[in-house]
Amino acid sequence: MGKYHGTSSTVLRPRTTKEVSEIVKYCNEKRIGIVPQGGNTGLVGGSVPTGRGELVVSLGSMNKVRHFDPVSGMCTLVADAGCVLQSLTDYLAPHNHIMPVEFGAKGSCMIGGNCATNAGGVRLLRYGSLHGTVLGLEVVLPDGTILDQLTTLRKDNTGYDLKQLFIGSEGTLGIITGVSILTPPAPQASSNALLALPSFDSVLPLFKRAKRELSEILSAFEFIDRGAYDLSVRHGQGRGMSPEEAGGAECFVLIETSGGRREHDEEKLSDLLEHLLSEDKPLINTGVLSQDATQFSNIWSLREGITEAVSKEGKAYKYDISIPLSAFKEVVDATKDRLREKGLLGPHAVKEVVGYGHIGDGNLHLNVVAAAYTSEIEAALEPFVYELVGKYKGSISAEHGLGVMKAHALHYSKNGISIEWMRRIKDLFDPNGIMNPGKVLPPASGASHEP
Ligand code: FAD
Ligand code: 2HG
Ligand code: ZN
Repeated sequence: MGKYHGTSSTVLRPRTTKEVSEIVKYCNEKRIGIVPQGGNTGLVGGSVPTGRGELVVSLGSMNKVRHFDPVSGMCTLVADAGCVLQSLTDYLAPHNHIMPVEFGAKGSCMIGGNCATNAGGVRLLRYGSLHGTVLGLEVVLPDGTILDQLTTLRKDNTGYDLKQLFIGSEGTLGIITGVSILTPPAPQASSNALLALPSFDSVLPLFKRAKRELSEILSAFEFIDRGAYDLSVRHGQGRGMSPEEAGGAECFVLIETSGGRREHDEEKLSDLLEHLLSEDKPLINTGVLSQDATQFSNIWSLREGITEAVSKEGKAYKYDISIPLSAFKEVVDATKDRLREKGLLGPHAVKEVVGYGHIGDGNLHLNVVAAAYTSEIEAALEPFVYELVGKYKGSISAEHGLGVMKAHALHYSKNGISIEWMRRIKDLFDPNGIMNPGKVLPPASGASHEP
């Protein structure tokens, strides 16, 4: 994003959990702040030092698969935190298994970073969140103690489930060094289709139809508004449909199916398309069904490449929000209106306001693409967007976390008592405040332990 810049005199690249433990113990004794870093792909500045003299602990040299048992039926992978997500997907492919999480940053992000951010992505609709698929974690606590909860048990109700605290804690409670995760069997067949919709009003009825007609084989349902689609095409991120086919569409939907029998699944998807097109008031203008593996990945690249296209276009203000599906367009339009009122829409200020995201999870990515980051644009957007989300009782961070960008806005999504208990948990684990200072929690009034 080029939005967050940090300085640090030191980057450490430990190779073992023991080395991580020794580093953390030393830092705790000396009150030195630590910024854990995975693939550095996070979108809220969580992995960037904030100028408090922190050192960076990069997990990239801890990149071994520790264990995979393809025969027992448990299908659990145990890996070092620094394994790149794509490399785990590649490791599993010959065994006919997949990772339960997938998204555009897969070539750089690491499984430890995925757990630390509780990353969502495009498979959440099918496989659920990491809170469900992660079976165990190994974590170095802020005093250097190694918490070994690297179980592969599917069921374990022996008291508090401590690992859940670290999933989504963004490096503020400890450093994740190992992950044990469920790896579902690879679907026998996957297909996808890109549908062009005449208006946003068709999205919800289409989602209902897709759930009803595709039922168990529906594996993704992604939304792309016109602006996001055009940006992605303009910057060469995959291919969808011809300009003529895309012509009058207000927005687009990507549907993916994954199931056990190719013919049956493809028939279901093409039947759905046929039904949709033959109705009196069709919900779609047209649709392109992928015919082969190349088309399948081209359609996905068009969706997964939006983030990169946005970065090529300009500087992005990113809002990653949970709101009712019916409000997706309203929020994008209200943001545009707001910027127009402030005289900030135009090639030298805000070039584009686009919306896309995971319809199946009620998660909209609102990206405001500007020629440059300016305090004027920021003041027009914040707290405006957060108040809008508050109005819908939504979440100001559906899947990217809070990092440094949204810590101050936590109160729009969590009440005072919740924040107080989050603070107590932080203090309990990290009384010296060395773990990723300045992230997730807003500064407490009269905060006592900045390292
Ligand atoms: P980093 O960016 O290095 O770190 C992220 C945070 O986790 C930081 O706070 C860091 O301190 C902490 N951290 C990292 N590793 C550890 C560790 N081992 N122990 C403790 N703390 C640690 N997110 C989604 O949820 N869904 C998406 O669909 C999605 N798509 C994306 C697409 C693109 C193109 C990009 C660039 C990002 C996308 N993201 C998405 C953001 C996502 O959160 C991150 O990509 C990813 O999960 C972070 O992993 P990382 O290894 O890069 O972590
Ligand atoms: C996605 O779904 C990611 O593509 C990134 O979560 C969203 O860049 C963004 O705002
Ligand atoms: Zn996303």
